[in-house]
Amino acid sequence: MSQTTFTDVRRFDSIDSTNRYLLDEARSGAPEGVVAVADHQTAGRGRLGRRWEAPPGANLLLSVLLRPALDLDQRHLATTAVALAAVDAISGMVVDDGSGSVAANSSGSGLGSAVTIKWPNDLVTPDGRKVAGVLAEADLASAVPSLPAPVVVGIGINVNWPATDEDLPPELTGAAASLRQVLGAEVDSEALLDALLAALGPRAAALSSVSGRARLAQDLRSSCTTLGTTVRVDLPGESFVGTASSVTDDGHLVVDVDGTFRTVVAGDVVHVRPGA
Ligand code: BT5
Repeated sequence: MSQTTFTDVRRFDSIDSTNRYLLDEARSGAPEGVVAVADHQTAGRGRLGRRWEAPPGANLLLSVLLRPALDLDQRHLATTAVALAAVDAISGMVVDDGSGSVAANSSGSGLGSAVTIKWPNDLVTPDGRKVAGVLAEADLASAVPSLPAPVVVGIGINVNWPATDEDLPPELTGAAASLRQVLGAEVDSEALLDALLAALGPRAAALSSVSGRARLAQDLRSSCTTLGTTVRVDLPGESFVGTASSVTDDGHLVVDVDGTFRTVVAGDVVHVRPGA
């Protein structure tokens, strides 16, 4: 199967949003594989009109343009592919005890359990703090007839910010953390970016085949700490609590609500701790 290489990397000192930039590029017919990386975003976006916060120069802020052969209801797997590529890259990082710095190295001893996926779009520490968020956006109106429809997937990874919890604004205190905090040393962002883009080649290619999608869903199940936990699912106009019981082959979350299985395609999921 042919694989896209993510080597057309466009860098910005400052931009409103790397997702916005690539959605515009997609409208003009840009191919799969274009990457936008920013030192700073003035209007970094999360889902549902939320903001993504990061001070200049400390973290990875990037988006990739994908044109996978996916049905509409399989779109969540684009988020999954990028989240798994980030987990792959982070898992390959090795701590250099001598210098106190951390390098990304796919042959190194893994730090695989340092970061896991919280469905639908977060990478979290073992104590549930958010280290990264993924935002997939599609603009069906912009489809260029000769090309598969675009999906732009952005990821913000807290690499070296916050250095300590005191760096965080009050609304993120206790809810956000950085790789630097998890690993106990400064992290080489460029090496992490290289590792992520290398991991993305096979992850993105997997989106366009039945067996590839099944593998993505299986790897999501293995990396997803949401499974088996009690969750509250917040949908527009409705909330319910249940046990996250499985992930479908399309990447959707199945929640057992008193014996009735509900499939959640998109929505906010809160991990409910016992007694919370
Ligand atoms: C996300 O949304 O987590 C998706 C974030 C995607 C950001 C990337 S950066 C590159 C690309 N270009 C863009 O414009 N966006 C993408 P959501 O699940 O809605 O979470 C947003 C919420 O996360 C906010 O409302 C805050 O509560 C929290 N948050 C904001 N900044 C954070 C940070 N640096 N670390 C942890 N949590 C943060």
